[in-house]
Amino acid sequence: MNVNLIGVPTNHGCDRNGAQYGPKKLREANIVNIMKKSELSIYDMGDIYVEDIREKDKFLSDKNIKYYNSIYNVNLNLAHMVYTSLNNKDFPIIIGGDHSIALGSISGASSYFKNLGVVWIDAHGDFNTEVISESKNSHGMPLAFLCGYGDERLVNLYRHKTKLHEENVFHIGGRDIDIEERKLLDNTKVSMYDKTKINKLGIEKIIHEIIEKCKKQNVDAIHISLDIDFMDKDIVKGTGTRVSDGYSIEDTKLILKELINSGLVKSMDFVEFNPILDENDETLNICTNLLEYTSNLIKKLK
Ligand code: DIR
Ligand code: MN
Ligand code: MN
Ligand code: MN
Repeated sequence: MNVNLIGVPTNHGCDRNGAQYGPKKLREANIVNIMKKSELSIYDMGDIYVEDIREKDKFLSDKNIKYYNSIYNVNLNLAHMVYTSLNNKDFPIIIGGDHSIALGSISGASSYFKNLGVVWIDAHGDFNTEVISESKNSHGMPLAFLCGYGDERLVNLYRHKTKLHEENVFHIGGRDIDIEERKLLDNTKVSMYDKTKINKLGIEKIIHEIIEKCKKQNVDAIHISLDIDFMDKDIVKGTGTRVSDGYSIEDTKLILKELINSGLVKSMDFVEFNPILDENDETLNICTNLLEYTSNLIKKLK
């Protein structure tokens, strides 16, 4: 199995300086060689091109989304990159950048597979549309676009029929969801595994349940979208929107292990690392550790 690392150095979805340096910082920390220790073949495919846009131009388009044109272009190119990688039977790992890039990666994956499942691991819902969003930051919107809500050009970003089936979407760790976003989510078939459910069932049971449902619903591949703010605000300092009452590194590893060992996971995002906000490389080290752990899990598959 070949892993394709794809960097997406953007902060246009979070409108906060630093997230665009995630891929560069991880490469400088030798992420490719660290992942190669697993004896997987890792190919660094480089970065998706992100335009340099001045902050004063962020609302230049007539859309209610900051940096709209950049968000559109970056995601479209990323979708094609991910599609190409999957078409080559490789495993794409997409390194952010903020979470807006999941629109592109998942559009690519859902275009390649017939019936994609998505596991979204995040303190936030990422289910705002440009109409209900308070921040107008698109990193709070990608999952809504992917399910067919919001801006038409983003909903129909790549090829056709990339829209996810809501019953194949599983959200884990949500604890900071906006009021209108909550109302929208409540009217969908997206499965929400929040604190109450996690405390009641435990992570392992939840993942087994997700995998069972995916099998029953004839899901042919799962994409993991991991926003590192799933972890507690005291654990990950190097991320833009930290939320308390979060989860541990071990919790995150358990999710990755149970999901990847199912053999269904075929692609993954790793997003929202912000090196500028990091302290003493603590979050950097968590990121390299989680990516190394992921490589070892993928390696064991074959
Ligand atoms: C908030 C924050 N719900 C927004 N979203 C974040 O701006 O829409 N997503 N941080 O990861
Ligand atoms: Mn997110
Ligand atoms: Mn489909
Ligand atoms: Mn988040």
